[in-house]
Amino acid sequence: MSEDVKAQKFSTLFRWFDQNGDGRLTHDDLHRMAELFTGLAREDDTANATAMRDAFETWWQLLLTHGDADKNGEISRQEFITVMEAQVTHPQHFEQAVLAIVDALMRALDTNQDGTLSQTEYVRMYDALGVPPTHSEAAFRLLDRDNDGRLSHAEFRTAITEFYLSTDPKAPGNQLLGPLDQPT
Ligand SMILES: [Ca+2]
Ligand SMILES: [Ca+2]
Ligand SMILES: [Ca+2]
Repeated sequence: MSEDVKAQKFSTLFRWFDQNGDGRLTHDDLHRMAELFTGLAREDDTANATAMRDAFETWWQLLLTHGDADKNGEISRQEFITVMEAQVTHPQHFEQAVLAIVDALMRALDTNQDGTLSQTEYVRMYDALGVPPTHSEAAFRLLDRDNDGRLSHAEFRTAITEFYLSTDPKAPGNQLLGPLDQPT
Protein backbone atom coordinates (compact mmCIF):
# COMPACT_ATOMS: atom_id res chain seq x y z
CA MET A 1 0.00 0.00 0.00
CA SER A 2 2.76 2.41 0.94
CA GLU A 3 4.58 1.50 -2.28
CA ASP A 4 1.39 2.28 -4.18
CA VAL A 5 1.57 5.93 -3.29
CA LYS A 6 5.15 6.11 -4.56
CA ALA A 7 4.12 4.47 -7.82
CA GLN A 8 1.31 7.02 -8.14
CA LYS A 9 3.72 9.88 -7.56
CA PHE A 10 6.25 8.62 -10.09
CA SER A 11 3.47 7.96 -12.57
CA THR A 12 2.35 11.58 -12.12
CA LEU A 13 5.95 12.72 -12.57
CA PHE A 14 6.26 10.60 -15.72
CA ARG A 15 3.22 12.31 -17.22
CA TRP A 16 4.85 15.69 -16.57
CA PHE A 17 8.25 14.66 -17.94
CA ASP A 18 6.76 13.11 -21.09
CA GLN A 19 6.71 16.48 -22.80
CA ASN A 20 5.58 15.24 -26.22
CA GLY A 21 2.95 12.98 -24.66
CA ASP A 22 3.86 9.83 -26.56
CA GLY A 23 3.89 7.66 -23.45
CA ARG A 24 7.66 7.14 -23.23
CA LEU A 25 10.62 9.18 -22.11
CA THR A 26 13.50 10.03 -24.38
CA HIS A 27 16.48 12.33 -24.13
CA ASP A 28 14.42 14.93 -25.98
CA ASP A 29 11.71 14.96 -23.25
CA LEU A 30 14.33 15.58 -20.55
CA HIS A 31 15.94 18.24 -22.72
CA ARG A 32 12.59 20.01 -23.04
CA MET A 33 12.10 19.82 -19.27
CA ALA A 34 15.52 21.42 -18.79
CA GLU A 35 14.57 24.21 -21.19
CA LEU A 36 11.34 24.87 -19.25
CA PHE A 37 13.33 25.18 -16.04
CA THR A 38 16.19 27.26 -17.45
CA GLY A 39 13.58 29.55 -19.03
CA LEU A 40 12.78 30.72 -15.50
CA ALA A 41 16.32 31.99 -14.90
CA ARG A 42 17.33 35.50 -15.90
CA GLU A 43 19.22 35.78 -19.20
CA ASP A 44 22.51 36.57 -17.51
CA ASP A 45 22.15 33.81 -14.91
CA THR A 46 24.20 31.21 -16.75
CA ALA A 47 25.47 29.55 -13.56
CA ASN A 48 22.04 28.38 -12.42
CA ALA A 49 20.85 27.60 -15.96
CA THR A 50 23.92 25.42 -16.49
CA ALA A 51 23.41 23.71 -13.13
CA MET A 52 19.80 22.83 -14.06
CA ARG A 53 20.78 21.58 -17.54
CA ASP A 54 23.58 19.45 -16.10
CA ALA A 55 21.29 17.97 -13.45
CA PHE A 56 18.62 17.02 -16.00
CA GLU A 57 21.36 15.41 -18.10
CA THR A 58 22.54 13.49 -15.02
CA TRP A 59 18.94 12.39 -14.41
CA TRP A 60 18.58 11.16 -17.99
CA GLN A 61 21.84 9.22 -17.78
CA LEU A 62 20.63 7.58 -14.54
CA LEU A 63 17.36 6.58 -16.22
CA LEU A 64 19.12 5.17 -19.26
CA THR A 65 21.92 3.40 -17.42
CA HIS A 66 19.85 1.83 -14.67
CA GLY A 67 16.29 1.92 -15.94
CA ASP A 68 16.13 0.92 -19.58
CA ALA A 69 15.38 -2.72 -18.85
CA ASP A 70 14.52 -3.70 -22.42
CA LYS A 71 17.43 -1.62 -23.86
CA ASN A 72 15.37 0.17 -26.47
CA GLY A 73 16.85 3.58 -25.65
CA GLU A 74 13.57 4.84 -24.16
CA ILE A 75 12.06 4.75 -20.70
CA SER A 76 8.54 3.37 -20.38
CA ARG A 77 6.24 4.37 -17.54
CA GLN A 78 6.92 1.10 -15.72
CA GLU A 79 10.67 1.35 -16.28
CA PHE A 80 10.52 4.89 -14.91
CA ILE A 81 8.62 3.95 -11.75
CA THR A 82 11.03 1.09 -11.07
CA VAL A 83 14.24 3.06 -11.63
CA MET A 84 12.98 6.06 -9.67
CA GLU A 85 12.33 3.89 -6.63
CA ALA A 86 15.50 1.83 -6.96
CA GLN A 87 18.10 4.33 -8.15
CA VAL A 88 17.16 7.98 -8.54
CA THR A 89 15.99 8.25 -4.94
CA HIS A 90 19.26 6.73 -3.74
CA PRO A 91 20.74 9.56 -1.60
CA GLN A 92 23.74 10.32 -3.80
CA HIS A 93 21.74 10.29 -7.04
CA PHE A 94 18.92 12.23 -5.45
CA GLU A 95 21.36 14.98 -4.49
CA GLN A 96 23.03 15.09 -7.92
CA ALA A 97 19.86 15.07 -9.98
CA VAL A 98 16.74 16.15 -8.10
CA LEU A 99 18.05 18.43 -5.37
CA ALA A 100 20.63 19.99 -7.72
CA ILE A 101 17.70 21.17 -9.87
CA VAL A 102 15.71 22.38 -6.87
CA ASP A 103 18.62 24.36 -5.44
CA ALA A 104 19.53 26.01 -8.75
CA LEU A 105 15.87 26.79 -9.44
CA MET A 106 15.42 28.36 -6.05
CA ARG A 107 18.57 30.46 -6.47
CA ALA A 108 17.49 31.51 -9.96
CA LEU A 109 14.04 32.62 -8.82
CA ASP A 110 15.10 34.29 -5.63
CA THR A 111 16.25 37.48 -7.29
CA ASN A 112 16.04 39.62 -4.14
CA GLN A 113 18.00 36.92 -2.28
CA ASP A 114 15.75 36.64 0.75
CA GLY A 115 15.66 32.84 0.47
CA THR A 116 11.88 32.60 0.04
CA LEU A 117 9.17 32.56 -2.61
CA SER A 118 5.84 34.32 -2.29
CA GLN A 119 2.68 32.47 -3.31
CA THR A 120 2.52 34.57 -6.48
CA GLU A 121 6.11 33.70 -7.40
CA TYR A 122 5.49 30.04 -6.63
CA VAL A 123 2.31 29.82 -8.71
CA ARG A 124 3.92 31.71 -11.60
CA MET A 125 6.85 29.31 -11.50
CA TYR A 126 4.68 26.19 -11.73
CA ASP A 127 2.48 27.78 -14.37
CA ALA A 128 5.61 28.27 -16.51
CA LEU A 129 6.55 24.65 -15.84
CA GLY A 130 3.16 23.39 -16.99
CA VAL A 131 1.42 22.73 -13.65
CA PRO A 132 -1.99 24.48 -13.49
CA PRO A 133 -2.32 27.34 -10.95
CA THR A 134 -5.35 25.69 -9.30
CA HIS A 135 -3.07 22.87 -8.15
CA SER A 136 -0.10 25.02 -7.19
CA GLU A 137 -2.17 27.47 -5.11
CA ALA A 138 -3.49 24.62 -2.99
CA ALA A 139 -0.03 23.05 -2.82
CA PHE A 140 1.55 26.29 -1.64
CA ARG A 141 -0.75 26.46 1.39
CA LEU A 142 0.15 22.90 2.38
CA LEU A 143 3.88 23.33 1.82
CA ASP A 144 4.17 26.62 3.72
CA ARG A 145 4.45 24.75 7.00
CA ASP A 146 5.05 27.71 9.28
CA ASN A 147 2.18 29.62 7.62
CA ASP A 148 4.18 32.80 7.16
CA GLY A 149 2.94 33.20 3.58
CA ARG A 150 6.38 32.52 2.13
CA LEU A 151 7.92 29.29 0.95
CA SER A 152 11.46 29.10 2.25
CA HIS A 153 14.21 27.21 0.50
CA ALA A 154 14.09 24.66 3.35
CA GLU A 155 10.31 24.24 3.04
CA PHE A 156 10.66 23.70 -0.70
CA ARG A 157 13.42 21.12 -0.19
CA THR A 158 11.28 19.33 2.40
CA ALA A 159 8.35 19.23 -0.03
CA ILE A 160 10.47 17.84 -2.85
CA THR A 161 12.05 15.25 -0.59
CA GLU A 162 8.60 14.14 0.61
CA PHE A 163 7.35 13.87 -2.93
CA TYR A 164 10.19 11.55 -3.90
CA LEU A 165 10.81 9.60 -0.71
CA SER A 166 7.73 9.53 1.50
CA THR A 167 5.50 6.47 1.56
CA ASP A 168 2.91 8.34 3.66
CA PRO A 169 -0.22 8.85 1.54
CA LYS A 170 -0.97 12.00 3.57
CA ALA A 171 2.45 13.72 3.25
CA PRO A 172 1.86 17.34 2.15
CA GLY A 173 4.72 17.11 -0.37
CA ASN A 174 2.73 14.53 -2.35
CA GLN A 175 0.64 17.41 -3.67
CA LEU A 176 3.57 19.08 -5.41
CA LEU A 177 2.30 18.42 -8.92
CA GLY A 178 -1.44 18.33 -8.19
CA PRO A 179 -3.66 15.26 -7.78
CA LEU A 180 -1.83 11.95 -8.10
CA ASP A 181 -2.45 9.51 -10.93
CA GLN A 182 -4.63 6.62 -9.88
CA PRO A 183 -3.22 3.11 -10.23
CA THR A 184 -4.01 1.58 -13.57
CA1 LIG B 1 8.00 11.29 -24.79
CA1 LIG C 1 13.03 0.92 -22.37
CA1 LIG D 1 6.98 29.51 5.19
